[in-house]
Amino acid sequence: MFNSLSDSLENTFKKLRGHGKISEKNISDALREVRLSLLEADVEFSIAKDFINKVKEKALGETVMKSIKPGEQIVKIFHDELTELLGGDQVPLDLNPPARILMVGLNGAGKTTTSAKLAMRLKKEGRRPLLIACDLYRPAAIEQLGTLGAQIDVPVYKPDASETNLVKVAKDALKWAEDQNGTVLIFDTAGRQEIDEKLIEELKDLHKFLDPKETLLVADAATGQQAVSVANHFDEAVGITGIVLTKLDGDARGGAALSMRGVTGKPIKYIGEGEKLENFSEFHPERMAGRILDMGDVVSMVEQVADKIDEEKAMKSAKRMQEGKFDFNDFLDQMAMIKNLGPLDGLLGMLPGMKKLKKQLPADALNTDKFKHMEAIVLSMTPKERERPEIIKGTRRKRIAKGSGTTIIEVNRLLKQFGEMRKMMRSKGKMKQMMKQMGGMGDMKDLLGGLGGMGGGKGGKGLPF
Ligand SMILES: Nc1nc2c(ncn2[C@@H]2O[C@H](COP(=O)(O)OP(=O)(O)OP(=O)(O)O)[C@@H](O)[C@H]2O)c(=O)[nH]1
Ligand SMILES: [Mg+2]
Repeated sequence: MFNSLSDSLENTFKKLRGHGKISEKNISDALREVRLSLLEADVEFSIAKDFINKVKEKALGETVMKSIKPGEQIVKIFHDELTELLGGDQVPLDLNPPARILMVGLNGAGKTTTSAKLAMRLKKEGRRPLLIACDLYRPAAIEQLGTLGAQIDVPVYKPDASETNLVKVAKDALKWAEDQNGTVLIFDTAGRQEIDEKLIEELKDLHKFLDPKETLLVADAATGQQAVSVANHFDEAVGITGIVLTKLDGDARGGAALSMRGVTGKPIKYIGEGEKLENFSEFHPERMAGRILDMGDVVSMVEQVADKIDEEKAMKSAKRMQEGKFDFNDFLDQMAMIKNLGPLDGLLGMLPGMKKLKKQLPADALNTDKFKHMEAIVLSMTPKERERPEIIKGTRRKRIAKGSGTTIIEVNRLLKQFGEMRKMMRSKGKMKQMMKQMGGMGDMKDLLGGLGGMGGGKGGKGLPF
């Protein structure tokens, strides 16, 4: 997402930074290029034009023109204006009782998945969500929601497959919900191939009956401008209160995300970034602007990581690292945590400058599969060897390679890099430097060099994971 737009913005900023002083012509030329890349990213024409005009007005203001670092000022202007374009502030759900959320959208947009994602999230926040299957069209739809509900331990209302009256289903569901002790009801509805009159009529009836506080349009970001016009159609039909943009993990060009708020006037409330139920987050305009400008979204990253890290264990190994006691047992613990985090690719994409950096990494640097080899090697060691890797000499290395189904070269490499890492941890100066890197996210390249190195890539020193 946003890759080519980010690249083009980065180029523009680089050019502007190259000038000591900036002229009106420099700015106009640069903005012309940005306008083109916005259009290429499938941003709606008038939205792109407005955006450029706003940026231009500010950029031609005195502060920028007289500044000694005009490039930096312009980045800030872009950040502010992108934030504004994306909606300004985050808009929370209205969950006042009776909290009812109606999910609507085109076929395959991700309504059912998103219903479950939202339920999981609300549950984490301490609420008691209930899922209600109101898709009477696709035979497997009710079961799909049932399966997802079971995964997250959220009760699901499953109407009889022969039922055809949606309002009756909703009525029965409300009765069922009374005994379920739930606090938020999420209604998953049937998809529409396109705006189909009959289905829209049914949806209107359901909406009228439920009078939901929230009607969320689930829209597939990959469909670009179409997603925006779909939002307008649904809004006219039932009145939507917010948008969930799904499939932002794909190669969508970002136009839907950037035009949605401006064209429909409705806030994007959540985004889906993967098929898994945890690939779901609140939409924060400012964070997204940071991501587009490759300034990173460390806040979201920390939130995602925090959920999955065993804090106690992490603290324990950090302490052992500081004391220079870190061994292969700690290493195994950390491996388990990393695996739990899911694809590193998406996660690291939230770090500042990562979009650029990723291109320089060896192709498999972010592939967690290769950790399996390392893990297999460590698991083939005896407990004593894990504690004191220095005792692992020739024949032991051979045995470990055989036991783990790897090669002696891989075993040697792992041991060598582990040794180097321990040495580095023991030298206090380096330790401080490392902490600084981790805290300030300063030079991620060193830190990631290790990632490449461990997999047999061409990375250098640094942390091996
Ligand atoms: N990559 C990716 N896939 C997603 C995302 N959200 C949903 N999907 C996938 O999109 C497909 C359709 O999702 P559903 O939730 O069944 O969509 P729906 O809108 O309920 O579809 P219908 O009920 O048939 O209209 C599934 O394969 C999901 O796993 C997302 O954020 N990213
Ligand atoms: Mg569905």
